[in-house]
Amino acid sequence: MSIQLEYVALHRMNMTLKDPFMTSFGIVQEKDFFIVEVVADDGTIGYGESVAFAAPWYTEETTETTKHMLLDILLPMLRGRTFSHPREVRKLFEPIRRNRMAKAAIESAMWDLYAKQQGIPLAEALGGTKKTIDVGISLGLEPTVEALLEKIAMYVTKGYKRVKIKIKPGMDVELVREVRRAFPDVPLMVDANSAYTLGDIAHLQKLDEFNLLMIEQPLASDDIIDHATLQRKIETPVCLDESIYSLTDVETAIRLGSCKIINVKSGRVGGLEEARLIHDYCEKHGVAVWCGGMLEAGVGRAHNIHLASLSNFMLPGDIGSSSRYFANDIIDPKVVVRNGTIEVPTEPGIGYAIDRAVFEQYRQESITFSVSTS
Ligand code: OSB
Ligand code: MG
Repeated sequence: MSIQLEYVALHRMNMTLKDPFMTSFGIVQEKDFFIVEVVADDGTIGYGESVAFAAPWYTEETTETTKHMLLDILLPMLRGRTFSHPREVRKLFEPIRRNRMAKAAIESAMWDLYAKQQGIPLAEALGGTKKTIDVGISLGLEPTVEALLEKIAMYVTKGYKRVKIKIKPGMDVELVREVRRAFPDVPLMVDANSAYTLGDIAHLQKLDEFNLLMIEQPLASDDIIDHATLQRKIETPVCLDESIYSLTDVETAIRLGSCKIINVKSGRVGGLEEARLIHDYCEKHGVAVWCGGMLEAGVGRAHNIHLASLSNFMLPGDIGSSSRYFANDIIDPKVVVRNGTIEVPTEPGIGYAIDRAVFEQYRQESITFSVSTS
């Protein structure tokens, strides 16, 4: 069987997060993104979601650069092509530098389409084996310690299996001390989103006493070398997020000893195939991975759930229930967390349908791009 595309529709979406999400570099409340709909000649439809934010604070990509890359560069490359497997999309886009979130938006839609045509869940197409996945909560910076402790209590009560809190200079060691005092046994980790430098080694060593699962991306977003120096000086395992764009970056990080854990986000690395390759490489080298999040709406969240079903996703992912993020998610059924786990759907493809009424409510505009030969 081969995938023959007829057209691709880009749906510009705008959704408001229930809770503004604050990190060391800013606040996100509005989600401005694309749902990519790939339509095959047999009528099968695959869905993907772009994860770049409106402003380039996490990586260099934005919603507008995604639009440009999709319309002017990547979609024209699909014209007249047939695919026998979605991994070929990664190869096709390889000559184009970076812009991995834009590539992933199409590539992940092609995986959904492929799995639907094969009549298998996306998890199975990716080689995933888990029936349920474990999830944790990622909490943004809060104005007060009390507000943070209250949120942690709420999500621990709901069953989330680990808690991730954001830290930055001035809101770190004492904050973690307070959290540990209130929750001595909760699996806890911190994410600095690049807020520190090597000059902070002595300070970051103070986190060693709190039995943290890991510290995520303490140093610069484009660094791999300094993280190796830091990892040698602290007990807490380092996890890389922003520094990892590709399998090659992962190989570099593991060879240098820059981290012990990798946060895999398919959008950041250019798609599900690259994410799968990173997973397999880490598994072979005894490095644990887990699935990060980009405050996705339902389509992106669904892709994450299937990806996290692969065996070496050993730690709970940043994958919450739909209701943790949005008043009304664009998928049917919604993603539900029970006892800190999500069931991996067993229907073909992503296994969640688009909730048409909700989708229309948040859809700003749509652009249709013909890619068929005829
Ligand atoms: O650093 O992992 C991050 C959200 C947006 C951008 C970067 C990050 C995050 C999160 C939240 O930590 C993940 C989620 O709940 O989707
Ligand atoms: Mg992170």
